[in-house]
Amino acid sequence: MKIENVEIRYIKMKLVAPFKTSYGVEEFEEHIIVKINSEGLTGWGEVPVEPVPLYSYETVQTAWHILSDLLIPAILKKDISRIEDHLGIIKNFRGHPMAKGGVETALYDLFAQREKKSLSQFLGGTRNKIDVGVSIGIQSSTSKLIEDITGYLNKGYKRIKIKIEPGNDIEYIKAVRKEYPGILFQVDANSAYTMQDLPLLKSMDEFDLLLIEQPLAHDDIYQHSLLQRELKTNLCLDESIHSLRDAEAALGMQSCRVINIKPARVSGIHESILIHNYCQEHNIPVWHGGMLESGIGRAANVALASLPNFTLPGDISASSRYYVEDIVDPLFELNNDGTISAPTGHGLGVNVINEKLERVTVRKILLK
Ligand code: OSB
Ligand code: MG
Repeated sequence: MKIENVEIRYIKMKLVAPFKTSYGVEEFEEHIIVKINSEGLTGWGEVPVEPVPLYSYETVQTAWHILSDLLIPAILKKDISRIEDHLGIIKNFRGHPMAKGGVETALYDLFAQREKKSLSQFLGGTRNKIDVGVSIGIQSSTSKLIEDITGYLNKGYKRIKIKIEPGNDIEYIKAVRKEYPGILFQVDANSAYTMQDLPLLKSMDEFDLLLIEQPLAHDDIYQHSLLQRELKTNLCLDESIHSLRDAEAALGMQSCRVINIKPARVSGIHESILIHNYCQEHNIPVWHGGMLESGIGRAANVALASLPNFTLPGDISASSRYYVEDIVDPLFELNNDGTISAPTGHGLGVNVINEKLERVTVRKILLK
């Protein structure tokens, strides 16, 4: 498909409530939206970066630079008919997975539309609704946390994940387990601990956690293997996994027993599927993580999560859990059975509402 022009937009969207993790608090999400026009079709993608390099080294500004100066000029006027064409073009560009992933999603959206398939169908999804949970930021008190969890469980979410950090961990975990002994419950440390915290991390074993996500350094695989052999609880890697090769290292070293897949972190859907398939062959369950995407990124996430080895509930919640006003129609809603339906329209299967997109746009450029 001939790439005619590409628009990128820096958007800023207000969250319904501040989101606090071990590395900071966010009230707004600042992402980049990629829109590719080709042969009468429009493909959309999202780069769910942050303004500050706290989760990853990429920022809105680095992604803007990589997109506008390198990734997009490299595809303009080219004929890109299969994902391999794109992978070939960018193969010597190192790093910047989120920027790459945004372009790739827009290309997949185009390819699926060309074949008149939903993205889920195009990728080989095997279910039309996805089990989902909710990821809850660090709260000011255990009672506020329990109140939030009660609200989400009443809505039907199938699994609760809470963020933890040193000083805000065991007390919160205990409180949740006391109130809700039977729920699927996991924690995410976003790299806030070290092996010095081994006794504390070991004490989490008694709470029947589904998993502990990324307790140690963001770029570590080895130390996690030392930790995993000391724990009964499954470790799950998020930040450390950027590629199939990282997943091979993590499983080879037995650093975790579960992997969180986020296309934005692994340079897109293609690498996500490689990791998904590799984990499936090795009986390692995966689940779909989230980066507080707008409805555009969320649509792609739901489609990917319809693949068979996404057997644990994902961090893919309803639009209303994140944003005061999202930019797509229809919005993502939670079904009564704690699932989110994969869109059935061609491609991403959601309409981007232009006035809403304009309202959240900080700046935009059209490259042609
Ligand atoms: O570590 O999984 C994470 C959001 C932003 C950055 C990192 C993470 C998260 C979440 C939110 O946990 C998941 C979601 O989109 O619901
Ligand atoms: Mg995480």
